[in-house]
Amino acid sequence: MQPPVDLSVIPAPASARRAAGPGFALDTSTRILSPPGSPAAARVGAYLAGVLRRSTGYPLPVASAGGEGERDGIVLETTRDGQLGDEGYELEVSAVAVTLRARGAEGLFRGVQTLRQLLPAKVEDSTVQRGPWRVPAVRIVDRPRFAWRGAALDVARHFFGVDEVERYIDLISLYKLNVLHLHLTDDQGWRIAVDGWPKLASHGGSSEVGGGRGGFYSKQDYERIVRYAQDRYVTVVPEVDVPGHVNAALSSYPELNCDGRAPRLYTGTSVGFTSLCLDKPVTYRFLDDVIGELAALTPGPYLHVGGDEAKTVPGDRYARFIERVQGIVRAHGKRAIGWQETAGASPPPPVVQYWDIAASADAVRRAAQRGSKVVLSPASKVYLDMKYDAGTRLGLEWAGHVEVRDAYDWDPAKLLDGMGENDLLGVEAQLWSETLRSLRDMEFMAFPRLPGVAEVGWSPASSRHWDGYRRRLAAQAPRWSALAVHYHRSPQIPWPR
Ligand code: TNX
Repeated sequence: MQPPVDLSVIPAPASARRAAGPGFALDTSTRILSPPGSPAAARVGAYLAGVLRRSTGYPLPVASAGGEGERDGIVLETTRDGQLGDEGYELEVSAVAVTLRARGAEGLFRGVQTLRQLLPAKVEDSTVQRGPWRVPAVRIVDRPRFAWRGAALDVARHFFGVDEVERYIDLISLYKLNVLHLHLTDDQGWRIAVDGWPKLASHGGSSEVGGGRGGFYSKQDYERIVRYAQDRYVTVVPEVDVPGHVNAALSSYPELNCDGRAPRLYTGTSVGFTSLCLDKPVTYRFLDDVIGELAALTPGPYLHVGGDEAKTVPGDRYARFIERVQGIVRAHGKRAIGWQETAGASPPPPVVQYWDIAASADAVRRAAQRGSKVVLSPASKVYLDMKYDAGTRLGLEWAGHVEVRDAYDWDPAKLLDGMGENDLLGVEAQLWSETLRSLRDMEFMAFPRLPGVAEVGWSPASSRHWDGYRRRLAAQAPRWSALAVHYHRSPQIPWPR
């Protein structure tokens, strides 16, 4: 069922109905009530208050709900309803209350994102605006289709600082994405401090595409990102890309090279020309140290080992290497995820990420038959670094042009023959940064395509239709203006003027 267009919520809820009555109006006396005994739910209440106070100017105190009768205002409740899962929620709006129910804080957080979108767009403004602040009378019951709804950010080709990453986390969480995949290392730069190998960051982090200064995250920086994401129920999945894409590491430590000679830093955009030296024991000490330190910084269960485009490594040796790396990840208590090239290892990683539309998906299918779960990132649909059309100033074109409709109008369960709903963990949108140098550039490529991928991952196929979607997307534009998001005015969308 298509949600009523005037609700304009993205991603479309699994079920949404208008209810009778005028809805709920926030005013100076509105309180936010959180369920007693749940500090995590109280934090969600405080987060909501933080969003609403800026634009409404109302005090919006957050209090713990007491006895009966205290059911007016914005009421957060926990419920045992197993149907909702961890991320599902129910939202009911009447004249006296906005009631949001979920199993726990995570579901409440997702529901809060819906509530934001039910309020007027100016609610996203950073300065006090005039009301009224009305929420339409609705009843929504919602939960995600897929568990993994990711956004990947390439901080290696161009470096992005903690503040910029936090801003991206804010924007992805508004659309209920729950994974931030950080591509931390590549030929052009190494972006995470590793105590045992300090030159990775100090030397390997000092370059980027085009010759800029680069940069890296100290452990404190990285912990800040992880905590900021956690507070928004986003899991950070760090990627150290091996055995290829490693020039920055090779340049930092001569001993990682088979000939013992360190190459110079690289600032171009070619791929596939570097590899770790697979014969040297030091390579595996290096991997154990790096993966160990990264695992210690990672509260989530996954660690991405890359594995793409290792074009100089023969297939059988590559497979043995991927098997060995998986063992290292396991030894540090994490589950490995690898790009689709890793699917041929035996066993394949627990999670395989599909991206290369030109390559055969046979190995991915076989991996799924052996129990791997698949994250779909088909380049022709969700590579947000592809140009929208021939006139787009930024971006690449190797997977074609990706317009807003391309990113939205596809069904994950129908993408690959023989791979259905149960083989899939979810979907992920990629933002590679060869051509992106600033937050402004990132936003321009992510918006408006990213919300479409978020809806592909969250909403049931039956709630999704391009025609309604393009109108709901158009209605997001004033929100982006209020949030100062730089977006592309695709001709496919009936933007308000
Ligand atoms: C392919 S996707 C790559 C990246 C590039 C990207 C550019 C993948 C696993 N590898 O190294 O940045 O294309 O679109």
